[in-house]
Amino acid sequence: MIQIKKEEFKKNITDYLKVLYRKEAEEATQQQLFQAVSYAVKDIVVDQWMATHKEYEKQDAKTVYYLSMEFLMGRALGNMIINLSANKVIKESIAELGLDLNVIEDQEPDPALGNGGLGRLAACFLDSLSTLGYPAYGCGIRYKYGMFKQKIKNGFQLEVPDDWLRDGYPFEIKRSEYAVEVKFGGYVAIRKDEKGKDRFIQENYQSVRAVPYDLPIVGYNNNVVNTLRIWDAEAIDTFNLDSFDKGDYQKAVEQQNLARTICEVLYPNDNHYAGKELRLKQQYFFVSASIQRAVTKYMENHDDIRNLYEKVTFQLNDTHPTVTVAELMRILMDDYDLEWNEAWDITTKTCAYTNHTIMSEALEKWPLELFSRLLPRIYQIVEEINRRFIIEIQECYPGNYKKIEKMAVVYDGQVKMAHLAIVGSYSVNGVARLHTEILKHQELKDFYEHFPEKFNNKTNGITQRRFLLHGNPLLADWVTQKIGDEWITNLSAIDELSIYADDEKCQKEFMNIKYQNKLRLAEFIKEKNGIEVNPRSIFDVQVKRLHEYKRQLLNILHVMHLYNQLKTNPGMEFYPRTFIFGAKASAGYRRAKAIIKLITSVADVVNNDKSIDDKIKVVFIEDYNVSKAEMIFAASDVSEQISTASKEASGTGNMKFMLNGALTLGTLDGANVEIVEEVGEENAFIFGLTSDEVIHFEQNGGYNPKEHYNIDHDIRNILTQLINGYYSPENPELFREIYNSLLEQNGGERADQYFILKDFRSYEAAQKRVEEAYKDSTGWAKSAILNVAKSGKFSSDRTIEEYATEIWKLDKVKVEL
Ligand code: 26Q
Repeated sequence: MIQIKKEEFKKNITDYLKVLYRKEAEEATQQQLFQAVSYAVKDIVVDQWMATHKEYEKQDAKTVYYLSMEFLMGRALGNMIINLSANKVIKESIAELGLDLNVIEDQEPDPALGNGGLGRLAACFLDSLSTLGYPAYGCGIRYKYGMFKQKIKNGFQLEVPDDWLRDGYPFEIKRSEYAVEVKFGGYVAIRKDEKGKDRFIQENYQSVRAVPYDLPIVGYNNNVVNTLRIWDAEAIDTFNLDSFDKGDYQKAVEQQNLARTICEVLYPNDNHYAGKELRLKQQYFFVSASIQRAVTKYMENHDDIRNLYEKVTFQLNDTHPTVTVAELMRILMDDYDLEWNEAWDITTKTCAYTNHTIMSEALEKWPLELFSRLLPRIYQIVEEINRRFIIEIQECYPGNYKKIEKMAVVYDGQVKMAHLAIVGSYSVNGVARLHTEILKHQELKDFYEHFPEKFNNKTNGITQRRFLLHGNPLLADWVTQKIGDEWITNLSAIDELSIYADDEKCQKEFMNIKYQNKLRLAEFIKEKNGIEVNPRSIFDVQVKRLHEYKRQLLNILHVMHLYNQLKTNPGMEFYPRTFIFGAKASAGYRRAKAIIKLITSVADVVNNDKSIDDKIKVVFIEDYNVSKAEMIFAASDVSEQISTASKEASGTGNMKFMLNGALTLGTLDGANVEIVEEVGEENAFIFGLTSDEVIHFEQNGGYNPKEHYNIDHDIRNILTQLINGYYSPENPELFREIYNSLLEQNGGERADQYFILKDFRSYEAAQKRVEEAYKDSTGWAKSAILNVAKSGKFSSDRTIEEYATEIWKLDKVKVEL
């Protein structure tokens, strides 16, 4: 463990204030204080960072490159302080300077270079890789603007740019010495080299300079610091702009524009593919830069490129970085002179692919015209991969052309990125047991039959260091006081809490901590929303991206139903409930935005209706992000995980709630299945169609929601309220589209394609069970404690241990200072 000397640390802070801003602590702004404290912390981190890389070189350790378009890191300062296990010293030093660490932490912009689950998973994985001592790089894009900030105006979502770099980000280091060139467009010519050998040369291209910025990823209390390397694009050749007479003036301007646009903004789509040219440019940009650099680095210490796979592995986070397969082939053949077969052998021993979704609208398919125009050499290679793969399929299934139709990499004028990823990888994994089974037996059935050895499951996980130790200090301290602090690096040890689940004193303590956290959230809600919520009410929470398959609509329709019941029957038994939502909708997703408006409209009516005695409150938390998430999980009683079964590949929010002692109200979807398996069905509330039932309905044309509408008076009632202006008197048509989506088929889309009405009564019954269970506060406390105790499996440390041993074959490295 490192020793931090208070006096030195304090002096560092004041020195940085001087150097950066020529100020004393008393005159500095909070932002300046944040910067100075961050630099002082970075000082400590950098020593470990250098020591780590020395050690990696000395041991010539195999390294995983985790390639991802998204890293949803959340704030770094607080997390670094925790992982340096320097919380106490640093807090005290800062207090001695008359400052408050919490206020300073709050100044950090939340680096949001990701949308949701996939990006946050990448961030948790990096934390675990460092904590376990595995050599790793995260490779991504330094978007100038990350995930937009959400403002709610008149109940509607507005998107505001996230200018996270405005004041400078103190933890990044620009590494210009590792810049590389990335080429787009032009054409491929075959030219003879000096030795008379044919070479494929990309000509008349446009290019940019990819410049890496490194961010430290600090392991917990082990001196290991890995690197998140995010690439920025710079113009290659600016001085050409001065010479008007040169024919390449036009080109120089174009190249400048290209460099300016590539890293401008993160696409805010979650689980939805948009076939935008700029998106493909982003993909190739960061992949080419990352792979070029990885290969160069490897060759600095090795002499035979053919053994690359012994020291390097590329993990593809979904299909977004799949051009890796072709880019590596290009480098091996064009730069290192390998023949196709040799290059292919190395590539397919180096790349591995993780699938995160079975939603068909998320599948990446690039039109050939676009793909070949933008990446002419890569396209040639993809064509050749496809040609050879089709021959292979033909040999396996002679005359079975359906197989080609279903499996080809290039088909129907499109490049199918998932197929390319599977063919080019040695491992294909899903992210929860159920998800992997669906991949093997439904979505990717043909590929599983052809390459059974490639398929495996790696159930997702989350880092307990951010989502318990940092996000819920009261509970973290309580756990440590009961069972010691082993759980921080070995979450399965948290099972030792089980023996306290029946202990009355512990139950009281637990419920009191939950209450304190609910108070903290209630204050936040009061401040931001102006809504008074009862901290003794059940905090029932659904926070995640807004998507129809996640069924926020089911939740709010049920709230409307409860409200109707309370109105008709004011004296009914009802335990006070606070329904909390947080969700961003993709900017172009109309129906998702309408659902946000519905939630905020219901909130306006219900929260202001004196006649229901504050029994229901509905809160929409604006701009849900990682730092808010930490506070929200800590304060939750009920975790809403209600996706249409089979649609949510895993979910990871579900695990964060569980770790914080919330009970799952959910379908048997994604990792919910495994959560219930760990904690026991009696400690969760499960409802709804199973994935088999959903898939069966889907294969038989769906179901008829009108039946429910016709026979079920309550359902008819709430649906009618969508179109009679009950919640939108100013515009009764506002929710017509939602209404139609539930009852009418629309083009290729089935009526109620997410089975909301079908599952409604089952959901209502589960909600009733929640209420009954909560009234028994000992029973609830017991279940909640057991949820914490049984969350051990869902640490990303467990997940990464599985990736490292079963897929990547990495060795752990120890770093001494
Ligand atoms: C694709 C093409 C063009 C533009 C955007 C995209 C795009 C971007 C993000 C497609 C998908 C995503 C994000 C997917 C995602 O977050 N999936 C989630 O991954 C989690 C981690 O494995 C799972 O827990 C969730 O179940 C899954 O929905």
